[in-house]
This record gives sequence, C-alpha cells and structure tokens, in this order.
Amino acid sequence: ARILVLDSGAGGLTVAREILHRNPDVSMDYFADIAGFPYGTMPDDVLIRRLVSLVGNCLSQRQPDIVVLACNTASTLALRALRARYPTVEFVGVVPAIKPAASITRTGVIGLLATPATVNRDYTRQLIEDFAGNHEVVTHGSNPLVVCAEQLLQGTKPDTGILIEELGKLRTKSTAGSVDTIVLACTHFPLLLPYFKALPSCESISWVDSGSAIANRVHHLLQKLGQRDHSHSKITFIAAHSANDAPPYKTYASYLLQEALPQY
Ligand code: DGN
Repeated sequence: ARILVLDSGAGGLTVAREILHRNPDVSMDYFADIAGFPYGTMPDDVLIRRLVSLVGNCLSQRQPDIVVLACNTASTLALRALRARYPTVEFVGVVPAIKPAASITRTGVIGLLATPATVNRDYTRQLIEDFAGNHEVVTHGSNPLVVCAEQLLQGTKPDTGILIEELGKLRTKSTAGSVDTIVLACTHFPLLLPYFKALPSCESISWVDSGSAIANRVHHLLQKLGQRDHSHSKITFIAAHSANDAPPYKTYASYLLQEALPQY
C-alpha cells in the first residue's frame, strides 16, 4: 500500500517520522505544498479549493491508498470535503489531541498551541467541548512559531525570545490555575519541542501531540488493506513550489532518516 503525507511544508515530517517508526516498510510520498505556505493564515474557501485540487492531482499521479492530511489547519477544515469528493480513499486527519491532554493534566488547565486558523475553527471548539471535560482550555494561534519551525530545518536555530513570548501569550490566558499540559496542535511544533523543553519556565510542562496516534491509525489501515511491501521503506518527496522556492528535499530526507530510521 502506498501512503501520501501532505502538509504546507515541513510540519508533516513530524507525523511522517512517527508513521515510519511504526510502519518501517511503508512506501510514502511526502507532499510539501510550499507554494501554499502558510496554511494558517489562508482564507477557508481558498484552502478547501486548494486541497481538493492538490489531492486530486496526487491521487491521479501517485495512486495512494491512504492520504494523511498531516496538518491540523487543513484537517479541521477540509476533511469532510475531501472524503465526499474522493470516497474510495482512506483519509487520516491530524487534529488537536485534546482527549489525551485531558487525561494528563493535574492542574486542570490545558494550553492549545496551534495556527491562528486552527484555534478559531468550529471543529476545534467542538473537540474541546466533547473531550476537555471540566478542564479549562486556553488557546493561542501562532504563525511566528510555524515560521521558526520551517527555519529550523533550513539550519536557523529558533530565537528563544520568540518561543518565550509565544508561550507566554498562551499561558497568561488561564484564569483557573496554571497550564501544566500543552497540546502541540500544529504539526510543525514538535520540531521545536527540544527548544521548548530547554526553557526554564517549561520544566514541569507535559507536551502532547497527535503523531503516535496517527501512526497507530495508519498501521491499522495498512493491516486492513492487507498489502505489504516487504522491502525497505521508500520515501519520495514532492513539492508544489514557485520558481523562487527551492524544495528542501535533502533537509527533509535527512531529518526523516536520522530521526525515524536510525538503522540507515
Ligand atoms: N502544519 C500545519 C498545521 O498542523 O496546522 C500548519 C502550517 C501552516 O501552514 N501554517
């Protein structure tokens, strides 16, 4: 079975890493829509049209059995439209991990860090209503953190001042107590996790993301589809890019191979 992993850039790599870890012999196409980056500030109707057309092109060119929409901004908006348009494909969406966070928090205050679009979506509000229980959930939509994560893969270390400022905007919103659990609800953000964890103000924070749950879901679907490819994983990188943006395949590949497949 072939799987397609799609994001606006490098964020989906954090999901791809977990998928490869759990399913080492999968054949994967990684699609980075660099020309559409960032999704977090794109109008909803534009983003839906863009995704329906991109996915359509990928389906005809690469014939994936499973499409992982490795982007919270896209999944909280367009999953329904994509499933309706391409009913024979298995879509796996990546959405904020509110439910696991609700089982971890001790202070009863959860921070949701995502893109500006994701924090404002009805889908996200519904997730909070359904799964946060009595806990308080404070949110912050940050585009600067998405940019920091992209730049990190281009070799620029994140500016600690920006990390502190963006986390501060989240944490100061709580009224009931202090945030002890932060949901990384943008697939770019786990790239920044080592830098978040190194901040003195973050020593006691629990960090939650959706990566391993998505990897398990893909594993289950691969078993259901029943086709296995008993060779080493094959990863192909594809990018929608404008003439000025060189697709950073090499960086993507080295990130994935080092982090997910240390035996290579
Ligand atoms: N990685 C995407 C997400 O999970 O929401 C957003 C990145 C972006 O394009 N802003």
